[in-house]
Amino acid sequence: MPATATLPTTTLRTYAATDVAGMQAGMEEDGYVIIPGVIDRAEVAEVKRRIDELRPFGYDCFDPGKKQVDHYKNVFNRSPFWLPYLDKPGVIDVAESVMGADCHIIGMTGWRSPPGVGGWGMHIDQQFFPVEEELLVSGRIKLPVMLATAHFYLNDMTLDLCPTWVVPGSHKSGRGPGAKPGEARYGFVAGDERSWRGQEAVPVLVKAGDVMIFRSEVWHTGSKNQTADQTRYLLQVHYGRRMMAQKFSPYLDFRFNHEVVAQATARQRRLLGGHQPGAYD
Ligand SMILES: O=C(O)CCC(=O)C(=O)O
Repeated sequence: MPATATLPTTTLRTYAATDVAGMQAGMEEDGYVIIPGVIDRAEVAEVKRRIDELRPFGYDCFDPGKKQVDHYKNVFNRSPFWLPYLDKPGVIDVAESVMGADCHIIGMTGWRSPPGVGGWGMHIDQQFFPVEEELLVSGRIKLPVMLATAHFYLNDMTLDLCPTWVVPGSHKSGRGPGAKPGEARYGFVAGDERSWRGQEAVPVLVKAGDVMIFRSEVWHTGSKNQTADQTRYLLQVHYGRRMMAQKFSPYLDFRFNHEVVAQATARQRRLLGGHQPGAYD
């Protein structure tokens, strides 16, 4: 990500974990919400320590040469330690409010971004179908949130420590960055556009322990770690509506860790996929 000479001025709105109605409106308006202080400093240190203890498995990316991001998938399945990150107060409340009381996780990813690496490019994680922006901006059509990711930031974020960048409100473009209006590009879409309707991308400069949860259609990107000696740590929890497929790689060889399931609460079991029977069951 280019180091910007001037920082975009949009102040990122934050919400108290108890302000569920406010967060629901924020997800609709901006496409993301930020909840400060979801975990405290001691917990942040412990989560980082636990990420350092992870060992690669299945589809994980792990680079001892430190020329890439370490990316551990399905962290929830490694140990019961991770269970509370399925339903942290505030985060789970906004997830359930926009994706339903039967939503579940589709993944949980631990990241380590060392100096010199990172920088993806603006993208959306998923557009289910392109929509004309006028329909979304006017509110005549409201696309339900199907997928959303919570970022647990584990560092005090600075401009050079590879912050996430987000274009507030861009989910209402009805398309991914770089796609032409009405163009039939859906799924994961990436492109060079970094602003929409005059709104520039803004860096998510939050504190360690803060969480941003964002819907899959909002334009966002990671960036390059330009520090000399700091590693960014990040925990992602990916949520989806009940009918969204869990991304539990390595798929045919995935097995639930019984120790994790045995220690899960009823809500956590549902979030892991233990649903009441419904359509197609
Ligand atoms: O690294 C980041 O902050 C953003 C991650 C991201 O863009 C993604 O997982 O889709």
